[in-house]
Amino acid sequence: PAPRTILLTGAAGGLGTLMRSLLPEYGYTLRLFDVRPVEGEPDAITADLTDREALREAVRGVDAVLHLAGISLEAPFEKILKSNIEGTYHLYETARQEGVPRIVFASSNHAVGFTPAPRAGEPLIPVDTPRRPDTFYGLSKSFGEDLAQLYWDKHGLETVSVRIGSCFPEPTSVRMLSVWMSPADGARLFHAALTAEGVGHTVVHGSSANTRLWWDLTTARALGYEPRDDSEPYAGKLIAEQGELDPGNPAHTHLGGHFVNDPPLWPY
Ligand code: NAI
Ligand code: 15L
Repeated sequence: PAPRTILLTGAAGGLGTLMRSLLPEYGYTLRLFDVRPVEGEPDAITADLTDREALREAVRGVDAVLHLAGISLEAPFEKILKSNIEGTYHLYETARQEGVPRIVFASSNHAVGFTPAPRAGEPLIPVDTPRRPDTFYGLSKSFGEDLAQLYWDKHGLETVSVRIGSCFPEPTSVRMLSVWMSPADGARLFHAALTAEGVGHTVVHGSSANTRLWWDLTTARALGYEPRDDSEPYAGKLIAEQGELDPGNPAHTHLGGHFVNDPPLWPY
């Protein structure tokens, strides 16, 4: 049966807020979870991902989890360790104990951010490209994908790991033209990931049907995802403002953009 009640973690965040408005159209009832209060949602569960008892209450009885919670940019390792690595482990373990059959995991392009962007005429980046995290943040997404594989192989808990490109209302950089996913396409992809049959652990790239696309959408389309948007209408303005991508700048020639150049953040 199609999942109906979904636990949305990270419900107070940017993507969580977009999905709170878009996913109910697909017939879902959303249970909300975030460490920050969710504005206008008094029933949302306000708790940290490392709070096992709160998580247990949150996952009990849901048909699936859309796991968006976590630190969404580079941060000191200790913080990434707690929210993204330990937090995602606690979610999986609690979901397993409570018999939740599927998780859709918000992975990221930054799990493979050091992958060179394809040049003209080269094939798109395939979904089985080797992991090349560009940050501790990207490393935590790589961990999440491996955790998902373990919980599928060992426990039969299914996951679709969506390596999201950039999901914002509009692309804001020339690089983003190649990885942008419109919020409406994001909802289409999450819906496909929540409902496709027999996904085991499937990794997909999350983008719209961009003219300048860098990575391959075959596994996403195989779930039934049909993107309808393209970043190209934004290209003229962004290139006029920022210039074309510079082949001598690693932040312009790698999938992960500026994350490949950003220095690591240390705790002290
Ligand atoms: P965001 O930073 O706006 O939202 C993340 C939410 O997670 C926040 O509301 C935060 O309070 C919550 N959170 C953080 N640590 C938590 C913890 N320990 N326990 C409970 N809640 C916690 O990020 P955004 O843009 O909404 O991204 C959502 C997810 O998608 C993140 O996992 C991010 O890594 C991933 N992603 C997003 C992309 C995008 O383009 N927006 C691209 C690739 C991945
Ligand atoms: C991400 O993983 C981040 O969460 C998001 O804020 C953007 O930086 C996005 O990747 C991107 O690469 O544009």
